[in-house]
Amino acid sequence: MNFELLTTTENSRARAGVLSTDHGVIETPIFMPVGTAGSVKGIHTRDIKEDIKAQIILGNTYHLYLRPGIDIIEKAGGLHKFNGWDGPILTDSGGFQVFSLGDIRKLSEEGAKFQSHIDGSYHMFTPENVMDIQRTIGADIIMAFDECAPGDADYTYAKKSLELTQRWLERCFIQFNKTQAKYGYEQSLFPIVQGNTYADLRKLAVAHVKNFDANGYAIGGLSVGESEEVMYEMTEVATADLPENKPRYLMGVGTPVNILESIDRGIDMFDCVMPTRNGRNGMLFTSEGVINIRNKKWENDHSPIDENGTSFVDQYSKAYLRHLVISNEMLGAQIASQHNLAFYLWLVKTAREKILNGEFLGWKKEMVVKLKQRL
Ligand code: PRF
Repeated sequence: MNFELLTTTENSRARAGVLSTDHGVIETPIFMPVGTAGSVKGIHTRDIKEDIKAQIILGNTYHLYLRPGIDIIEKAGGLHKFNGWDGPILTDSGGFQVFSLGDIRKLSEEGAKFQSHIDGSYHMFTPENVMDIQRTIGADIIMAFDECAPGDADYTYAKKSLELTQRWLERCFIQFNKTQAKYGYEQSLFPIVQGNTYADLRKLAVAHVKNFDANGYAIGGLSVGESEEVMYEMTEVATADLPENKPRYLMGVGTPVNILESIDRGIDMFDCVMPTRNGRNGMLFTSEGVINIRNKKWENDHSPIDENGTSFVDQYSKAYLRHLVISNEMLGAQIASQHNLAFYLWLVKTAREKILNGEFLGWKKEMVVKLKQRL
């Protein structure tokens, strides 16, 4: 894997780059649609590629391990073969889902013992087996096993949690270096910077992850209940010290405004369930602001969902989409998700163009005002 930094920005940390993987090239800044259980909910891979124009998608170790199970993915020849997406894939380690979905039974030095949210069965994740599982799933980018402490954790807890994440990271790299990719293409392990809302812990976390010669670095433990101001401040603390020549991934963030503000602060990669999850509930993101398609005001509005939208679904009318969503028709959730993902990909692509031609800051300022509007 190789990252080429193309441009940096005056009076901003915004950057444009190219991340090359064995499954293709990723132009940064980039948004990565979330395919938790191996599918981006409701969207065919053909549309993810050709209509939404995604360049990399996510999968989750936690979900795929519990169902269908790693043996089945291995039999398929890895996740790319299993789900038919031949572009780059990143898997999260389970070090977040286990804390948010699973019923944690015991958190110890060894790892996390948890109960499945599906059938209540008992499992244990350790840095070692999470590396092995991600080797078998076969994503191009795999994540370290971390503890994502709650947003309101006190300093003592946050410090202890960070130190555990650091010891786990060392074990992750030992196991990762001991094992090999299974399917003939390269895998890269990204460490995760934790440290909650404490700037000094974040600085220590960055110094620690820099000991490992990784192909990229992630920032975790944000967007977990802290204010946006604090999230931006912690992002800035981290990007100030992370290596310039490696991509930075802000995990699980966020709204379109969060994404532009974080690009401004030096982030290159994003993922979030918001475009799909909120889409399923009838919330549409557009370049002119947010639409709640369930609102009665759209009942008889036969104009396109988004005049400026890049997806073919944007030509459906607001009245039709409202009808589908209100009636709980599957197609409503699909159209809304596809529109939102296409919008997120348009947003980061345009941000990249503006970075490359030196207009990012002015454009961002105007966009942030529009994106906050309710239509
Ligand atoms: N750790 C991991 N995955 C994550 C997070 C984290 O802290 C977050 C926090 N926003 C989202 N996804 N492993």
